[in-house]
Amino acid sequence: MQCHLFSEWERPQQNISLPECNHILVKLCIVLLGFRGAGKTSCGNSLLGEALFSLGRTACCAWRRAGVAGSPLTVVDTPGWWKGATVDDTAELIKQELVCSPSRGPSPGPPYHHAFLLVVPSDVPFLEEHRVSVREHMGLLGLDVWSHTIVVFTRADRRFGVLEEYIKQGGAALQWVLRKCDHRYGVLDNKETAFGGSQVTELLGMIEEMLAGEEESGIRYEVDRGLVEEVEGLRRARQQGARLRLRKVIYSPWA
Ligand SMILES: Nc1nc2c(ncn2[C@@H]2O[C@H](COP(=O)(O)OP(=O)(O)O)[C@@H](O)[C@H]2O)c(=O)[nH]1
Ligand SMILES: [Mg+2]
Repeated sequence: MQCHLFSEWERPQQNISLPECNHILVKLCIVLLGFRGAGKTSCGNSLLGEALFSLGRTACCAWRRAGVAGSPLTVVDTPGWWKGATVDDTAELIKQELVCSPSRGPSPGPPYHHAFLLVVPSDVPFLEEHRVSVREHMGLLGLDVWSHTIVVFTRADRRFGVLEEYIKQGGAALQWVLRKCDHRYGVLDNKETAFGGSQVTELLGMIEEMLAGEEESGIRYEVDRGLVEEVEGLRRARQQGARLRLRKVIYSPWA
């Protein structure tokens, strides 16, 4: 699969006039995290109000922008890890994409505030092995990631009973995750909300609140530039190697 790498600052894909927007959302980059099939890509589309991300397996990070609530909103979709996988089980390429995900928005863009959405489906139990998996994979983004994360529950339409019941039943494993996120959580029914709606507005409000705290304290989520450059260097070397191998195959007299 081809990585969608953008090097230029792009205008939002919907018709939004940038100078009119001085909202915190303009400087916001939302990064979607979670295991495969959790609903990350669907959440991205629900947030942006349009099917801008294509569903299906995501091997590399991809970003999209659209006008939401009067502001251009940037969302980065990431490849997920296998449900319950440890970080050692996860392929190097996926880990590298996760490490680089906060810097995979449009560039050069505004100095971004980052908000991470940890997507958790609410129609299946959240077990201890899922907690360990989440802890290890989130750890790739540094300790500060937790203070910039909101848990987003999907698939509420496929669950009986209220969300609070699900959270209670999730027991210690889910409570641990929620505690790490200062009990910030929201819901996106990607089938029901399907683009926009009050759940999106609520979630954006929650993000704004989280970032307002950040403005007051002056503590932002900082991308580890050194680490990202190292990983991007490895990626470039790998691509170069692949190109050379391909050239050899094409021009080989035995091919
Ligand atoms: N019923 C229901 N299905 C959902 C919801 N969110 C995502 N899905 C479905 O779950 C599957 C995986 O979603 P996807 O967004 O590709 O997950 P990702 O692998 O985390 O990006 C797809 O078939 C989606 O249509 C939801 O809120 N409700
Ligand atoms: Mg996906």
